[in-house]
Amino acid sequence: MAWDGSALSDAVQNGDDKAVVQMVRDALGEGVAPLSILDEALIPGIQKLGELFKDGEVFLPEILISCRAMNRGVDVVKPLLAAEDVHSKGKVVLGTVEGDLHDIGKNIVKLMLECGGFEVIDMGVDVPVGDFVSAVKEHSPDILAMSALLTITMVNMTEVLQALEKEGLRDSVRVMIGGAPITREYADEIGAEGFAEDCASAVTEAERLVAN
Ligand code: B1M
Repeated sequence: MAWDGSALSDAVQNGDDKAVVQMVRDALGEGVAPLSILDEALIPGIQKLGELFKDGEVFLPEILISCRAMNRGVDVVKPLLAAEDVHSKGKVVLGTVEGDLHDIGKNIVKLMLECGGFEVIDMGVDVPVGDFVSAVKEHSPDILAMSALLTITMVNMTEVLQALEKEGLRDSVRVMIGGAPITREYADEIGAEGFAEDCASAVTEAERLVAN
C-alpha cells in the first residue's frame, strides 16, 4: 500500500515539531524512502501553508514555527540521504540572492546536491552581488547556484551575471538558478545555463552542467 504523508504534512502546517519528528521516524521505520518523506509530506506541508498565507489565512509567525518543525523533520532524514560515493562530482557555490531571506528551498537543494556527490560552499541568504563574485574568484567552482523566492529579488541574478562578465569570470563558471518564481524561460532570458524547478532536478541539472 502506498504511504500517505498527509498527517505529516498537517503536522508541519500546525508547527508541531515533536509530532513531525515522531512521524518521520515512524515512516522510516515502516520503510518509507527518505526522499518520499521530503517530497510527499515535508515540502507539500510548507507549500500548502504558503497558499494559506497568500489567502490571508495564516501569518508570518505561524510560517516561522512551521519552518522550524519542517527543519526538525529534515534533520532526521538528512543522514539517511547521505552520499555513499565520496568522490566529488564538482564544486558548487550556492546562495540566496541579495534582499532575499528565504533559505528552506536552498538548504534542501544543498542537501540534495551533497547527497548527489557535489561539494557545496553555502554562502547563506541575502548574498550581495560582490560576494558571489568574490566566491567565484576564491573557490573556482564548476557551478554558481543562486536561489530567489521573491519576484523583486530575482532580478539580482542578472546583476550577478553582469558582474561576472565585467570581472572576466563569466566563462569560468556555469550558472544555475532556481526558486519558486524562476522558470527555464527566465534562465534563458538572463543567460543562465542551468535551471531546476525542484531539489531532485537540481542534482540532474548540476550533473548535466558539469558534463557539458
Ligand atoms: Co515568504 N514569501 N516572505 N517567507 N514565503 C513567499 C515566497 C510568497 C510566495 C508567499 C505568498 O505570498 N504566497 C511571497 C513572495 C511573493 C512574490 O514575490 N511573488 C513571500 C513574501 C511576500 C514574503 C515577505 C515579503 C513577507 C513580508 O514580510 N510581508 C517576506 C520577505 C523576506 C525577505 O526575504 N526579504 C517573507 C518572509 C518569509 C519568512 C521569513 C516568514 C519565511 C522564510 C523562512 C526561511 O526560508 N528561513 C517565508 C516562507 C516560508 C515562505 C513560503 C510560505 C514558503 C517558502 C518555502 O520555504 N517553500 C513562500 C510561499 C511558497 O513558496 N509557496 C513564501 C518550501 C521550499 C522547499 O520550496 O523555496 O520553492 P522553495 O524551493 C524549492 C524550489 O523552488 C527549488 O527547490 C526547492 C525544493 O524543491 N529551488 C531551487 C529553490 N531554490 C533553488 C535553487 C536551484 C534549484 C532549485 O538552483 C540554484
